[in-house]
Amino acid sequence: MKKTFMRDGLRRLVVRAWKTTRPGESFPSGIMILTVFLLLICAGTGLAQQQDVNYDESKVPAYTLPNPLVMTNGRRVTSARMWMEKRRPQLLKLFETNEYGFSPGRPKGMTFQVVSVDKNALGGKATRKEVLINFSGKKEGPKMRLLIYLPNDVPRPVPMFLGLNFGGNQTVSSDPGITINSGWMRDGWGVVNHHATEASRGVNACRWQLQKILARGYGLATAYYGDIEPDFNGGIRQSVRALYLRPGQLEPPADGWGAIGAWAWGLSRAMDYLETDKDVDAHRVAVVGHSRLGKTALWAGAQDTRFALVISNDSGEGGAALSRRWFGETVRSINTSFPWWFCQNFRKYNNDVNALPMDQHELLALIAPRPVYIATAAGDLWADPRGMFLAAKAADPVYRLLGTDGLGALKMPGIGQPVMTTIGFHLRCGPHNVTAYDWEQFLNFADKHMKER
Ligand code: GTR
Repeated sequence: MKKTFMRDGLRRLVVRAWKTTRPGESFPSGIMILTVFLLLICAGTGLAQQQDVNYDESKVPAYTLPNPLVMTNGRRVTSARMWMEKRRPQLLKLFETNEYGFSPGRPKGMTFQVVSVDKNALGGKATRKEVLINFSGKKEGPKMRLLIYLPNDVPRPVPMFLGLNFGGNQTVSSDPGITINSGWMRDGWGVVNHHATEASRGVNACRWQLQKILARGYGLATAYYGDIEPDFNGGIRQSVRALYLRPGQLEPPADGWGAIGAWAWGLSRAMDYLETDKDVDAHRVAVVGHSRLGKTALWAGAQDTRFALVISNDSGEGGAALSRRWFGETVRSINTSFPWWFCQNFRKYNNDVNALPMDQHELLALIAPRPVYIATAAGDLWADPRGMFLAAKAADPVYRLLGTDGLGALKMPGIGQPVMTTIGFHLRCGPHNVTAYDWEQFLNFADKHMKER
C-alpha cells in the first residue's frame, strides 16, 4: 500500500518534470529539479541511518545518567534498608512501565511432569532428565521442555546454571537421548522448513560447554526459548502471552510484557520446577543468557530474587549497555527491528533516550547484592562493550551501599583481564558469540560467589 503510493507519486513527479521542461534545453530544468529532490531524499535517508549508528568514541555526546541512589522525588537513598524497601521497588516499576512491561506471576494451573530420567547419560558421567512444564495445565496449552544434566560424581543437591537456548535442547549436546524440539524455528543449522532435524543435534554444543560445566561440579538446565514465545513478529499468537489476552485483544497494553518479559517469565517458571527437584540446590542457581537471551537473563534476575547469580553475555542494547550512550545499537533501532521484544511504551523513547526515567545501570543495580557478571567481546561493537562496562561502574554505588565489594575496576579492563568482584566483567577478543573462554570465566565467577561463600 505504502509502496504503491510512493511509486505513483514518483511517476507523477517525473511526468510533471518532463512537462515543465522548455524545448531546446540540453538538460531539462524539470529533470534537474527532480534530480536534486531525489538526491536530497537519499541524503536524508543516509543521514537518518548515520544518526542511528555510531562507532566513533569521539562522537559520543555527553549524557547524564539518573542516579540510582536518588528517589524520583529527589530524596537520597541512605541505607540498604531504604534501597530494598523503597528505591528498588520504585526502579523495578520504572523498568516494567517503560521498557519490558509488567509480567503476570506464577500461573495457577501449572504442572510439572518428569518425562524421562537417564542416570547413565554421557557415558555414565551425568544424569539427564526431561521435564515438561505445562504453563496452563491444560492439554492444548503451551509447554516448555526443560532439559537437565546433573553431574554423577558430585554430592547432591548440586548448584546449577539455567539458561534458554536458541535452537532447541538437542542443539546443546550431541547426546542422542535429547528430544528434538518440534516447534517453530529459524531455518539453517539443521533446521529445514522451520523444523529441526537430526542434523541439528549438538550444533550449539560449543556455546554450552556441557562437559566442562559437569566436570566443575555444576548441573545445567536449559529450554528452547521458542517454547515460551517463538521469536518473530506475530509470535505472540503462539506465546504464553496469548494466555493472558482477553478474547479479541491482539496485544498486551502499552505497559504489558513483550517477548523478553515472556522469556524471563519462562525462566522463573523453570525455577519453580527446580525448587521442587531434590537433586538441585535451588539456592545456588545462576541464570545465564547470550545476546537477546542475555537481556532476558538480566531481566529475569532483576525481577526474581531466587536467582542467586546472574550472567549476561554480549547483551548490549536493552541488556547491560547504557541506552543513553550513543554507540552501536540504539533504542530506536532495536524497537524498529524487534518491535515485539519490549513493551510498547519503550517506543516513546526512540527519539529521546534522555527522557527515559531510568537507564540500564539501574537494571544491574536491581540484581544487587547478588553477583552479576557482564561478558563482552571486543569485536561486538554493536553491543557496545564500553557502554556495558560503564553501566557496571554506575551500578557500583548500589552494590557498595549493600555491603559488597562492587566492581573492582575503575577503568575498563583490557582484553582477557576478567574482573571477579561481586560485579564481574570481562572483555574477550573476537565477535558476538559464547565461547569456551566465556564459560571458563562464568565457572570461575560461580566458584567464587556460589561455592566459596
Ligand atoms: C541483534 C540485536 C541485538 C542482539 C542480537 C541477538 O540483531 O540487534 O540486540 O540481541 O540480535 O540476540 O543475537
